[in-house]
Amino acid sequence: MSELASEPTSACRQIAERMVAPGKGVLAADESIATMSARLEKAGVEATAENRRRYRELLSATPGLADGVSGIIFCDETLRQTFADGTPFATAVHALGILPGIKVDAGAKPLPGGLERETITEGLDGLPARLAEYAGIGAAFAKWRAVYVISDATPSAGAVRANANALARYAAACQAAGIVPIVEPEVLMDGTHSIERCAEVTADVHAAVREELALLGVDLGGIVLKPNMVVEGNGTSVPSAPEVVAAATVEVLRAWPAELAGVAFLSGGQSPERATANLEAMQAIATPWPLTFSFGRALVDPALAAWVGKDEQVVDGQNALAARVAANAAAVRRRAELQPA
Ligand code: 5MM
Repeated sequence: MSELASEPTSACRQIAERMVAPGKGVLAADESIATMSARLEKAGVEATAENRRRYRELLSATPGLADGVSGIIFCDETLRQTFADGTPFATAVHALGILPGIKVDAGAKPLPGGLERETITEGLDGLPARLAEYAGIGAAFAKWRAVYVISDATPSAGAVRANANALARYAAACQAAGIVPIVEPEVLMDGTHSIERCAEVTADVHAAVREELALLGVDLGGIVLKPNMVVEGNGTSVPSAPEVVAAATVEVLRAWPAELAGVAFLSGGQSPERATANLEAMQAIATPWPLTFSFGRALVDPALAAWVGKDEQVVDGQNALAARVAANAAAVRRRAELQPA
């Protein structure tokens, strides 16, 4: 590789290291307009661009957020909006000591040739040009989410391969642009499957992702993996204990080389408390890469419920977010205590 070609890779490694720095995680506030609108309406808040902006400003401007959050993932709409004082979101959070990120996928769409409910995540067309623009706006990292459904027949080999290929093409394009890719293969909790079945599927999905990343020369030291925790389906009655989830999750992750910059989990529909307990249990297990959070719902649901669109309750919303961030930051900080050097 030429010296010039290696520069973006080196920059990516530094950014990735900052994203998974000890005691910190990533806040996923990148709901698409449709998802965010539905969540606002459910909370009794009118789904307007201005209310989506107000909500994202509430989250981003939470006092002390940078103590536990290294980066915030935004969607395209937010990255083009400003704080009430006119400061663009990317500039505002940079000033607060937080890296701005951007969700660049165009969503999970029905997969032609796939089985029932299987999807392929779209958004590769024109991606290098969009990444260059996002870098110009200030984005330091990006995110792409692939979705896999567990049933007796799924995920199919075709869905696993197609999504792995798309994740790798996205990741390679990001690194070429000097942007750190968050690589998010999400095996959904939906269903009545066992934790063992989730482990098996997650391992298969990760193996395909690793293969495709390697084929396109993606530097694992310059990516952050955002996987699901290995848990039983949400249609089963007894949740596995945190120690069981932790052991099953880390066992699957062991196939990733030590070179990987870090792992930042999605919460996937777990309650905020359960996601934190599982994350904390993982800190007792020695791994070559940091294990932290990149939660969406498990961080922001309490904040939205406390705010409900009212100016006079912004502080309540921020306090609710700060409490979840503090709990998760404390969970990941236990690594130093549970695994003394
Ligand atoms: C915040 O939600 C993200 C975007 O979802 P849509 O594009 O479907 O609206 C989502 O990718 C999120 O970042 C991850 O699923 C992690 O969030 P959770 O809530 O699972 O921790």
